[in-house]
Amino acid sequence: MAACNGTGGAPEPTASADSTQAAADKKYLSQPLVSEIYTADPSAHVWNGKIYIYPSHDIDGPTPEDDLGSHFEMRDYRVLSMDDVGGKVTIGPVALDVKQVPWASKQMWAPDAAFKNGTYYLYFPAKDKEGAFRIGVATSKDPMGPFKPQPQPIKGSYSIDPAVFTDDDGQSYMYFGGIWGGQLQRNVNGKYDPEGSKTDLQADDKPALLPRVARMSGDMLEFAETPREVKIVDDKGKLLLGGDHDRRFFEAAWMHKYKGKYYFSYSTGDTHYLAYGIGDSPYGPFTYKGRILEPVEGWTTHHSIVEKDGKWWLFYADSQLSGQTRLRNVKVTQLHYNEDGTIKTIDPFVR
Ligand code: FUB
Repeated sequence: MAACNGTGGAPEPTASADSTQAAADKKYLSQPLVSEIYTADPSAHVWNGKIYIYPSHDIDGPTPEDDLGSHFEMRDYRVLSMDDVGGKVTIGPVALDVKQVPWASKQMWAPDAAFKNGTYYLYFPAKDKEGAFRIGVATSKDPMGPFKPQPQPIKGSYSIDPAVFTDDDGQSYMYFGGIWGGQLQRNVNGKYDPEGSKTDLQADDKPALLPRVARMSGDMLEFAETPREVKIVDDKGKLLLGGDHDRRFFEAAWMHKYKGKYYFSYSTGDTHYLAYGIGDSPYGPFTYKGRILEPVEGWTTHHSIVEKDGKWWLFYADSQLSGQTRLRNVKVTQLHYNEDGTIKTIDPFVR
């Protein structure tokens, strides 16, 4: 696999450089799905027997790294597709560009997609002209796009990382939110506060900020209700605390259903885990059950979980190709359950 090179031509590798590279690659559990562009935050879906991945498209921008993620300066989306895990990966053309979205100014962060009534929906967070994250939606008849954006963000939307789950009864729900640069803590009073905290509620002994969920309207373009908090509790039913950085929600919500139970998974951000809880309703509460993935190379990871042909897959990202947090690459590995329905924790490195 050719190394991704965002800035120009790389020197041709020599035979010994090749074997050093091969040895280095072996320490990772899985290899990047594509190396021609940088990608992150993979939201995978199985449609028409194929796997479609809706990732962020990372670019090398000028902004220095900070705790608000200002260095994630993405401007467009490209969709990936493959017939099966292990098969050839196709990189689609630009599916949506920030320039096409009248309300958006910058930072096209982690997207997701949904399919209903013959239409594909691309959900994406971006900063509006005031610097507040909102969530937009764009539609297409083709899962690869191009997508046509709605002129306004979804009414009542805020923060980042939309993930849309459709239940067996056909009802769809959007999960979203993220603290720090994701601005959840700046939206606690029903309005974006640009002067709000840069991190979280700054109250370690109080319940942590919670992700949000809203049922989608029939046309999938709006919320059908005011977003509710998604409760994540410990095994005694108590909400996880703000200071519990190993377990509390940070960003990267995802929902999947396994054997009739609802699995809400997310990133713990500054402690770098993918964690999850299990519940009996799409609204929760979700009882914390453990970790799905140990920390990867790079600051963030963000995932999705899908079933194809009876096997379950975890899509995630790390910084293997670039060694830089802002330039990530998506990966996939198989996910396994224990007899009791808990998920076997995955180590992204071969030790
Ligand atoms: O990719 C930009 C942001 O970083 C995403 O929205 C977060 O989930 C984190 O991966």
